[in-house]
Amino acid sequence: MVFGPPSTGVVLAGRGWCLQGEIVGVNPPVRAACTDMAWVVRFAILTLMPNYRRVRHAGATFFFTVVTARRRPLLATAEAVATLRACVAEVRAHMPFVIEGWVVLPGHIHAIWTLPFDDDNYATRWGRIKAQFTRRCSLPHRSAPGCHAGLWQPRFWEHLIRDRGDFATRMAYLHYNPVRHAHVARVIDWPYSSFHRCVQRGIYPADWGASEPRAGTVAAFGE
Ligand code: NI
Repeated sequence: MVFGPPSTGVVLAGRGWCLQGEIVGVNPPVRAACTDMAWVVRFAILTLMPNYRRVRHAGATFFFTVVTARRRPLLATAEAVATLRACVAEVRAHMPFVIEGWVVLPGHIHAIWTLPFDDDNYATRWGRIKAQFTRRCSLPHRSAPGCHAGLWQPRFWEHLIRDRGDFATRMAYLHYNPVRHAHVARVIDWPYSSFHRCVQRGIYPADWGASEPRAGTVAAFGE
């Protein structure tokens, strides 16, 4: 019942990250009021459901790592992150998807998306987000010859979430990432993360991440 429309996700809105109800599906997308409880139920089902595979038909869930060109810290400012948020919102308005988790680091992004039923076209979505960001941002080198399309590393790293354990592991990896990359000492201190809304909704305790969650090798996450 959760994986067809309606479903809920994390969207970028205003200051900080916001969980917002929405309906995603093959029929015209219809936005609903903010349904925090529905998101909590969704998270619980994603992590507790005994047979995750059977919901794959209703839209697969993917973990992504997207890196800036030469790992430059293009996303290090609040202004840059706000620009990225606007780009994501615009793309989602035309090509909906659920954001399960998201963290923006200075030189890369980790995200977990669930796509609508019968839709696996994440590549176009990421391509548009990257292009929108490049077009909108006012980074000094934007006007340099050949740099217009060069803010991002070509392509991106993706992984199909295979089961509930994989989902939980990758959500933990994503939210712990600012500490892993030594940007902050505590997970809660990093502002550009869906972690805060997860705390508000009781998914994680505020002091979560005192030790690094077991996640396997970095190669399994793209960064
Ligand atoms: Ni990372």
